[in-house]
Amino acid sequence: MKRYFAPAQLTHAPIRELHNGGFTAYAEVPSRAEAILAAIGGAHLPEERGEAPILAVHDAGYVAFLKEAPAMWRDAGRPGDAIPYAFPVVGRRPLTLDRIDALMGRYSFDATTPITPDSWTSSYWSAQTALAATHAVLDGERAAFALCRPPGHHAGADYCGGYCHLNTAAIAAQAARDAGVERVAILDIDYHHGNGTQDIFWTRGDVFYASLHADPRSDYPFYWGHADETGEGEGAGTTLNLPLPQGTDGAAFRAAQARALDAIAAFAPGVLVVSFGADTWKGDPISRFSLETADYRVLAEDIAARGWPTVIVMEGGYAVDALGANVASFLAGF
Ligand code: OKP
Ligand code: ZN
Repeated sequence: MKRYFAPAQLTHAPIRELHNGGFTAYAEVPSRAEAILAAIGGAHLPEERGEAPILAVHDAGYVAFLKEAPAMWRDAGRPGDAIPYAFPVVGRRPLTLDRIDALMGRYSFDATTPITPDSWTSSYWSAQTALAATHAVLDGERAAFALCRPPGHHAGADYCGGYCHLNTAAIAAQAARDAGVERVAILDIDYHHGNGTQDIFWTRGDVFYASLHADPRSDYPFYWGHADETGEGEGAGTTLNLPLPQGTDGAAFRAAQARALDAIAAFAPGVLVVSFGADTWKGDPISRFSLETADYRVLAEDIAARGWPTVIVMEGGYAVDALGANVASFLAGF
């Protein structure tokens, strides 16, 4: 299987994140990508396709903000990483403010996603990596793997959060649409709900979003991913959320994935994008499912058996010592 990764994706390295009422070491570390690379035997450099496919998904003001925020933060005299702390709560009137603090809250939905001087470059190359895998599949590869890092599925059209700045799965899906694929499906099997992906395609009838995730009544991101969220307008019925309880094991996860695959089959996509997170693994430090390394191969075999040209984009997985084996197991299933 073709695999893609760009070394510039390693440069984004926030120091700390807000966690349990204090600051802890940032969990989404560059060594995650290095561990995966070592386990899968390297990857190709992506070709550079520029900003147009990013702007096909993301708001131009948001993209400009990602580039400018670190310098604005520094110019305001702040020594640490740029972290938002004040948010326009739901229902506040829209205001056009230029204070960096106001912009941070405007363009973020949580306080766990610092924006460093390297965030834009890393995220830009993470997106190029997703686009390279997408074009490999459009050019006839059965499946391709994008070693995206930072991850993407929590990022919306105009907001960051959950360690994500650019939504790589959405950028891949939109690129497939723009290349002429009429219907694209996204299967999100990260532990967390992909709220950004859901928001981006919420009113779209041409992109189906199905997610298996920890029940948002107990788990981040809380405000999205409930079973009654199914899309609106043209997108009514093209969002499927399957929340699962903490403790879910490989067998229960596989059964839920089969439900999602059946729904995707009814949609008859020309391309499938898989948002793959290995944070469903039993030893993940921030998650509470109990999948085993061998389960990933079975899940991938079930996906591959459906026959759709498949782009796999990397999302979460924070047990760095086990991450390489878990990703390799998943890719072996293809
Ligand atoms: C990103 B991905 C803070 C808990 C929230 C954010 C989790 C982001 C997961 N104490 N941390 O979906 O793997
Ligand atoms: Zn996750």
